[in-house]
Amino acid sequence: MLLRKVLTAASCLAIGVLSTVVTAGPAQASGPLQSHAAARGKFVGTAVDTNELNDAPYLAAVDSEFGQLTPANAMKWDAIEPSQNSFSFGRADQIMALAQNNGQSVRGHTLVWHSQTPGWVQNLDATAMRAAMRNHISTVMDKYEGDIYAWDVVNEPLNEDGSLRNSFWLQRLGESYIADAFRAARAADPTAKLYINDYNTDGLGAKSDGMYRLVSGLLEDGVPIDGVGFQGHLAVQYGFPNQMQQNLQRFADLGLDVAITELDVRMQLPSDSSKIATQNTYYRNAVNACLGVTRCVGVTFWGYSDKYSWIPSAFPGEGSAHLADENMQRKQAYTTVHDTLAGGSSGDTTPPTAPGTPGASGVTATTASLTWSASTDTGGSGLAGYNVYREQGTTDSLLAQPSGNSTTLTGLTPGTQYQVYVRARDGAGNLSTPSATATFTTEQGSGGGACRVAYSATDWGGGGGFTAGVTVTNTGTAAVNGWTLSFAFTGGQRLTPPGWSATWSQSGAVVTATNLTWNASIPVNGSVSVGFNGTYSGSNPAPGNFTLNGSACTA
Ligand code: 9MR
Repeated sequence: MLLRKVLTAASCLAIGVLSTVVTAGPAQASGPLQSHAAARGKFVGTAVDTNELNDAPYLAAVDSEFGQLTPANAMKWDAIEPSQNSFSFGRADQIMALAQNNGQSVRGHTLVWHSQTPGWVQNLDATAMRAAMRNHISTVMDKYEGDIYAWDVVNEPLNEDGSLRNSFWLQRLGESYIADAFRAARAADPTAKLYINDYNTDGLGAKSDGMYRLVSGLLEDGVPIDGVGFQGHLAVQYGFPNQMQQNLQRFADLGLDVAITELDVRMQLPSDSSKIATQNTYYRNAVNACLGVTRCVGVTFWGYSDKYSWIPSAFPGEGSAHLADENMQRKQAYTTVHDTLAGGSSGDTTPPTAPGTPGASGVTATTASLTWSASTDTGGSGLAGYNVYREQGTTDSLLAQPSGNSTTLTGLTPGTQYQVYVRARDGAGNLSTPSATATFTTEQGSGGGACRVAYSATDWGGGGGFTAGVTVTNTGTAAVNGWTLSFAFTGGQRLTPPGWSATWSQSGAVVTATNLTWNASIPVNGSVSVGFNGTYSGSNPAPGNFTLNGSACTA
């Protein structure tokens, strides 16, 4: 039960340097897929649809094997807003209830797509269509705010040659529909991870190059995007995608999460042992591609069994694409995925010895080197590497997965105390007990030397409550990457958590706000705006001593 809870929506939102939250103990070799995935710092999920909800054996397997669900159809536009401004959340709510019962996180699928979108949307003129898109995004995301870990905001925007798909969205609104959708999504639910998602982008090639150009451009324009989804609809007869791990890695290197969002491997029927062997290889390679990329947060299968497969109607004559057969019996594909997640062996249940306490050196504003004495493994599968975690109470975050007994952490937040520990991992996915914890504090950030703040507060009248906003402008000569804003109340005011657009806390009179992922960088002359509610008694004077990354700001 514990393992199944590790990737609930709430814990996914407690984001460290990477966005994966792991509190798993050693995975039993025979354990379900999700326990092995969690031991590797990933989630594993499946698509589900409302027509499956009366099938108790199916639901039992979905519950035990997977820590994450994606509604296959229930959150698409035609299901949720079949006519303008008339929203019906019934089917979506059924999937949400299932996930909540099972302690599973949910990927929302999907907000802006050319398919399964009603005619009334497609017939609108440009102004009305843009307004309808924003209204749909904000209504749906508001409804599930806090319960949905990530959204596929824009789905399948590309042609096979990597150019933008000539959908009604593009025709009517131009390519700005994509940036617009992401901005509306961030405004609607600032805590959800925002993804762009497509198929045939799994390997290096023209279409994934197009995705890379598109996403890079969005990031350059400051568009709030957190992740790229690779659907992974593979077929035995078409070959395995070209260098899938390298492809995922290049998107991760842009600072984004990546995920395999809709994995299945179909074949032309009837199946035979050769096709099954190829299918096993593709499943193993795809799962390994995600395991090999630290920023790959998880793998979602597009359905668990052939019983409810979307393949036979979409590709007549093809099928047998999933992990279990039509009678819900596990196929070789299941064992392949299981053993790949477990590290290739099922016989070893002995974890490695605990690593030594990590020592930190070379600590800068955003990086730190850690070294520890190595573990040994006697269970047979051999030492596979180490998981380095940040201690954060019940939702520790995975910072790195080096294969040897040292690593350099990057992307740390300036001026921040880190408590870190290490667990060793063997080839079967067994995790050692944790090392002792080491503590270090990153340097104050550079580029925070010159800043200007504008503070404004509105008293509510009567009850001693107020709402305050702070806009911080980078007046220096270098971009700020990762920031901590600090100031001191001068009239005994108290912050009322949680505040917005930053992580807020108060100690004595001093208030600190640290960036969220989406507003970590402040370009030269750029600004970020954050805010909070608070309480006061008597008067409510403006605070003082504003600093950004430890350097004083003009107010
Ligand atoms: O699994 C979905 C199937 O039930 C629907 O009939 C189909 C209609 O478009 O959509 C399927 O899901 C698709 C997903 O939303 C986007 N990527 C491709 C999936 C398979 O077609």
